[in-house]
Amino acid sequence: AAIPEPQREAWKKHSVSGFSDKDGFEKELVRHVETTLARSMYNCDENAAYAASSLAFRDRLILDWNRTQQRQTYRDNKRVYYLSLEFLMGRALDNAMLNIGQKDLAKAGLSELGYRIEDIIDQEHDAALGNGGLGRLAACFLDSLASLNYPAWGYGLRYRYGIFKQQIVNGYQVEVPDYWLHFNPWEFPRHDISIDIGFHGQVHKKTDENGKTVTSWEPGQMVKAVAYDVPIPGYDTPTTNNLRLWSSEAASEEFDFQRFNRGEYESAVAEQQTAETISAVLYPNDNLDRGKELRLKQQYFWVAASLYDIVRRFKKSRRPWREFPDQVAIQLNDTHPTLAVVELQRVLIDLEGLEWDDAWNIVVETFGYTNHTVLPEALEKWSVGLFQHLLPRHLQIIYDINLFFLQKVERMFPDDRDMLRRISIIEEASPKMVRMAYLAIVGSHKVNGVAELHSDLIKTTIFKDFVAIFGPDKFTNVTNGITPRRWLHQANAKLSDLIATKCEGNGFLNDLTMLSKLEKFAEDKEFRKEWAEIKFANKVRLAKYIKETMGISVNPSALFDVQVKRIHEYKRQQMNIFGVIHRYLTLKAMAPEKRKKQQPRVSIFGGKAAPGYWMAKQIIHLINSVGSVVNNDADIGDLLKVVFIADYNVSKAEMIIPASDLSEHISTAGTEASGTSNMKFVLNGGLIIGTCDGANIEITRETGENNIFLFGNLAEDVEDLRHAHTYGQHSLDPDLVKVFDEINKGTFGSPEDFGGLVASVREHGDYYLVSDDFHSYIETHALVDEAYKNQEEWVSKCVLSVARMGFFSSDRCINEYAESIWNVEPLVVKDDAKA
Ligand code: T68
Repeated sequence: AAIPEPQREAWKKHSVSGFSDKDGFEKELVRHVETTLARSMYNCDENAAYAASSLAFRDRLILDWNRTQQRQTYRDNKRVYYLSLEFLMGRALDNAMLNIGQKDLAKAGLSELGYRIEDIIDQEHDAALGNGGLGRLAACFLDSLASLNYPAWGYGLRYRYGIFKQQIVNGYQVEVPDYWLHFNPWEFPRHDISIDIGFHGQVHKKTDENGKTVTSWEPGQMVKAVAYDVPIPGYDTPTTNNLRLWSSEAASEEFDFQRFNRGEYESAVAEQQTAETISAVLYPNDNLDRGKELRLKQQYFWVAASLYDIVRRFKKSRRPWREFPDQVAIQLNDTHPTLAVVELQRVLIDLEGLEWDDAWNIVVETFGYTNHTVLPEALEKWSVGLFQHLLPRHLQIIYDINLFFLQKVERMFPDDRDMLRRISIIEEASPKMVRMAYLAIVGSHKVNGVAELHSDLIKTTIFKDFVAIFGPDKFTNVTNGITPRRWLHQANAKLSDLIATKCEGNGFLNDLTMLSKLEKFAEDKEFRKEWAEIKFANKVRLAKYIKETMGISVNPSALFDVQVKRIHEYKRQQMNIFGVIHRYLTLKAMAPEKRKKQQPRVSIFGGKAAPGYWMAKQIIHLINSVGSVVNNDADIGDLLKVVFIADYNVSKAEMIIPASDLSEHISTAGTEASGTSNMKFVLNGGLIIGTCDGANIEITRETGENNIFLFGNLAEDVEDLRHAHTYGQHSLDPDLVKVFDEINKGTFGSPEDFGGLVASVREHGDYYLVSDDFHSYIETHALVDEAYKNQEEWVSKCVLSVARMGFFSSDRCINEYAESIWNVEPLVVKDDAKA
């Protein structure tokens, strides 16, 4: 309800304007300590100072946030809705200070009050509502959408527990719950925005007065979705977008009252208690579909609440339904939100009374679908039985969507029965399954992969038939990107500042292609020296962390070789650690004189294994076991150290990535859709050792073949190689055999502990081609050692690479989505919201 005109003057007089200088910030900080937190200067620890700083900045953000929302509502342009089950946001305070442009002021203010800003930033608990690349991509996209002034909302789930915290106990991963909501100043509960979401129940068909069949769904269970809003500040712009996360609660009293009246008291109470479990926990599997009922419940709960919200917003404008796709673009981040396609169709035909075809055209025009994987075990399928039980009306609609689709395909390919079987949304297996990727393709106007090779692969393999049906234009590529604000400016402030001195200031943070101005300094001795000093300082910082948390001393002058990402067989951390063992054996076998001349290395690993992924856990155990042998071998000393950094997450990444000389992106060719940390490492002045996979290929094209260490078989050869293994033509690489022999001798502990890893290569067909690529991998590492000796040239390669990374900004990526998929335009927020 708006305040009447005559009273507005009084409001305006008292309207909050936020702080704009150091004193203003200090005043707000102290006010929050003394009032909001009820503390004083006698008991304000770093945690309280963090809390007060965040509240001060939060107050400041709300002003721009309200103005942005008012202006977007007033102008009523087309908006983008990014539906993602994961948003891996990391910390918010540092990001907010930098994006608003007030970090220096906060630093000075905190210092005057007796705190170091780094320590305050360090108090924040990561918002870890994601598994890995897919969730972090969503977070980078939100940053770019706001920074580019797109009217955009993210929609997700407010998990009470994010991705588990990883502890390493005796070399094994132990999972600990991540309860992160003790204190979260970055979210605003909107108890007034809540929606009852139905599950189970019955479907009724009636004939109305015009003879038309009307279908209605009477759910048997209701769960309340409550909105929690998180402001997303753009960089160097007042635009502050909204991330809306839904939390589940017991449904509204009226509903329960009805149930109680029907005599279902006990079951109603039990269901109330389970309502909260829907948004309780993030599923910790990446690139794996486990088909759990609660996961499907999460998906529908989130999708239905989000669509209700989007439709309600659209209806306020009183436009005709056919204009829905002119006002709304919805992007499906993987197949997890695919039920949105079905839900919108249901809303339009069952609740709004549209004809099927009119509704379906609106649906298809509205949605776009991004695929993030070709791995078969990751493609989502839900059993028809589960659907029938949980969402009976949606299952009917899926059958109808499928029927009309099959009829269309039959007309196009009249005699091809096998085609119908292959492309059917319902897989005719036992049990019957709903193939969510197929549903997403049929329900969207564009389908994109996330790097060139990946987008080509989906067109020629898993979605080949769909290209024949819909034509090639429906399928496109949008190569992933990363936000340079967090991944350069925030994570590596010193490098960012040095770059600014050569690129006419900070402009590259808004237009990353401006980095090209660095090219001409690649041979500048003085510049290279400053560059190398920053890398060294970053390595010292990481070495200090390793010493303090693990007690392992690493020499910052050694080559830091880093592989940090989810642990997965396809990403081949096992090949890396086998390579480390090979290096260890080679060093051991050398005469001491020769040994002393070798390039010292620190092999750094980090990453979580899904709790049920036995093989991935064996990899972690092997890395730690090799570490405890190698790190304590007096013959080896600083020549080789092996470190597993526990609990890899976004804020650790911000420390680790700037400290790397070399990073490993070594997936079996054709398996890593894109990878995004590869981009982060290069942008921070590190080089890559990698396979011709995902975005490595485009990074090579941009930065030049001389600036990357590529090795291994190509994607086009993988199938034949696997085939050969199956037919017994698999002779193991002799160096790898030596590594296995050493493991089996018990050098790294009980060989049985690593039996699965060895057998997967030796006996079970080596599906990920570890042996096929091993020789090339080892040889390429030797080339790295050689190249690293010439530090001048090495630094030149790094500078050149950074200069050529402009393409990999998520700003470029978001502009491509906006133009080729969403058809939306930026809306700049002026100081006067209605100007
Ligand atoms: C990643 N996917 C891709 N999935 O593996 C990576 N999966 O190549 C790509 O760069 C990135 O997406 C962004 O496009 C994932 O991270 C998951 O985490 C995931 C989570 C749940 C279910 C399936």
